[in-house]
Amino acid sequence: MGKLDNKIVFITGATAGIGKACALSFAEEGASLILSARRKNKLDELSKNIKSKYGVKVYFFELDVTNSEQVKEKISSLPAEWKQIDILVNNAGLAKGYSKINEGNIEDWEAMIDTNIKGLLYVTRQILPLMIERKQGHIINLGSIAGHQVYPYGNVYCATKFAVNSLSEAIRMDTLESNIRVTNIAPGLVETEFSEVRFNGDKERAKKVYNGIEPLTGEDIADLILFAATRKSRININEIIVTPTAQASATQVFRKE
Ligand code: NDP
Ligand code: 8X3
Repeated sequence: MGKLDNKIVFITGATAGIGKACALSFAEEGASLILSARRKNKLDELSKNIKSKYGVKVYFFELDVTNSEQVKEKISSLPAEWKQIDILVNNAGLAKGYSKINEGNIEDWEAMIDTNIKGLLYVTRQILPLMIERKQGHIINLGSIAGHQVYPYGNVYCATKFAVNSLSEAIRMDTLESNIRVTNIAPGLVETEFSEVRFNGDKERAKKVYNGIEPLTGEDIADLILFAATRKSRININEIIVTPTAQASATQVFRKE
């Protein structure tokens, strides 16, 4: 018996990093999964792997969370048996660029704001009413330590994660009468595709972000998300702030030579 048998979990950004690790961890606990992201071939591959390894049901579709019409269309046309979503993991997100604000790239700002804030809102707006109707549900948002502490050159990315933190609090307040749980997950350095995306595919530069430390992994974060999702129904984990042992704050990291 899995801890999440008969539960439906919707994950955005399931093709890599934390989202993919969540898909695997939730499947191991017997959850039925709705997986979404932009890279359909990766979703297809992951879905096949999960079905054969864990024997759970998987429904997947291409979804760009920045496209509000697409989000509305895809979620409203979910088959009836997939509409009773128990857990939403708002994971899709990215950082783009690393520069002083006066030298910032406006397209990068828009990509971060559109994905990390507006995308999360679009998806939540479609799924939350379904949860409220059933008076049951758990929204898990991927914030960041960057949503608590700004770091140099992080400006707009940090601002988007401060917004996620605020939205987690706001959703908790606005759904208080509806038995909805809301958890904000705020990790420090996790080695995924995150830095490669931030540095436009520059693998060498991305690798340097984690030089001399043992960074967190997507699986570490999935493990904590699963923990929050499997508490007794009276327990709401408001937030988990987690860093590698070698990281004390957004700006202080101890690197071995
Ligand atoms: P990855 O780059 O490894 O994964 C990001 C995922 O988001 C991918 O599956 C990507 O899929 C998806 N994604 C990006 N843009 C969109 C979009 N417009 N629509 C739908 N899906 C999208 O990064 P992480 O796993 O590290 O990041 C996951 C979340 O965790 C993000 O919100 C990030 O800000 C947060 N986080 C990460 C930390 C880290 O150090 N890595 C620390 C703290 C928080 P696809 O390209 O197929 O669409
Ligand atoms: C990602 C963590 O510190 O690289 O949110 O911005 S950090």
